[in-house]
Amino acid sequence: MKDIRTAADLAINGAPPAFSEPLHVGRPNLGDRDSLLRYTTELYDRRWLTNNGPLVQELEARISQRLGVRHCVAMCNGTIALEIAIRALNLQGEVIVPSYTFIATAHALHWQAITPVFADIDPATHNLDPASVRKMITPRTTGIIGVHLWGRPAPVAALQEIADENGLQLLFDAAHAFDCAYQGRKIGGSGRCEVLSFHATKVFNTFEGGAVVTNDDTLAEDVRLMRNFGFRGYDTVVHPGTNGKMPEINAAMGLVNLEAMPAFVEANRRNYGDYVTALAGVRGLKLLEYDPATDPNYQYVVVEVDGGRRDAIVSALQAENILARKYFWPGCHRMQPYRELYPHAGLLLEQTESVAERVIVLPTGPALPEGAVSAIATVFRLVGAAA
Ligand code: T4K
Repeated sequence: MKDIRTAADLAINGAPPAFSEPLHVGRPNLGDRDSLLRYTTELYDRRWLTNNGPLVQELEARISQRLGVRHCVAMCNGTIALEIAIRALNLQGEVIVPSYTFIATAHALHWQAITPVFADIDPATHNLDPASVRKMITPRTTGIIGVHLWGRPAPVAALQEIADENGLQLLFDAAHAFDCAYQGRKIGGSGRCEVLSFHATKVFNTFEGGAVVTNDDTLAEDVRLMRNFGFRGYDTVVHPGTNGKMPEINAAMGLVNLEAMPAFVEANRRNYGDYVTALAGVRGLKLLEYDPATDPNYQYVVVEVDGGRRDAIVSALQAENILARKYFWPGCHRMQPYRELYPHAGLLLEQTESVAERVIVLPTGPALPEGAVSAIATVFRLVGAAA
């Protein structure tokens, strides 16, 4: 690794990059290779590859036990899991969501001819602001999707109160929040259901994958049927369904990675602590905090920089092969088709617009090489000082 000490050492000024290989946000966490190979051999011998196979069932049982929920229905990815949950809850008309989230949260609604109505966030938490949610309710509203952004719990109780008062369904996009907790309980049991993502870039991955978790027996049954085209038994279709099934090889990866979860989270926690130390005192920079009482998985290291310097810092980091990201800029309401459909949405999303302009997400995870955190801190100091 190149030692960065002065502005002249910055790759953006013509020096070679600090790292010869790119450092990613979302580098996959990988459990024990031999264990995955053993599962693979077994599933070969069994010749059972998908359609609710034994490994999927084992993974579901392990996750529902771990999260303390009655049901876990594993899916091929988090987006399909969201779509199925939305469908099973019979959401229609308008559904309130944050704009400051990954685009899949909004697309899962639009894809089913439901209007995502974007509410603003609390700039301190980056999660939905309940007061803004209230303002967005119309006679057409049927539901609210809260997102536990960065794995930090959304304001669950306040959102539930709004949902109850207005006869709305509440569900959560918990794509970032695997193994995190809300008020002493693992995330998974709030609202009508919660939706997990097990994408390769998540703290816990099954290559691609996701799940709907819920304590509602009827809803779980509907979601299960919808995952498999609506089939009950061989010949009877009782629901409109789709193909949301998780293959066995993905479940094998999940079982391997579940074993390694403590090591993944510990590496993230350690990196996060290193960032706290290395970035202390950097002018105009705020590192998003995690509350240890919420069992954070620390999978995102999120900083906010002021003064319009964000893009210059990201460019400087990327030149050093540190592939920092601007998640979730510019907000769903500024992406298609929403930008064209609701051109004035931004007027009601003051905090979303401002946070989206300031955030940088930094590389972390067990694969982060030695020296990365201090190189990142140096770039912040040099570029920040020059801006
Ligand atoms: N709701 C929320 C709140 C979400 O954040 C997401 C997904 C969803 C719903 C939907 O869940 P899924 O349907 O995805 O299960 C990534 C992920 O693809 C996406 O899953 C995730 N959120 C989102 C926050 O991030 P991109 O477009 O930024 O991914 P990409 O390809 O740029 O990869 C990120 C970095 O990771 C790159 O630097 C490359 C590196 N990488 C990636 C992969 C896939 C690797 O090193 N190895 C790999 O295998 O969306």
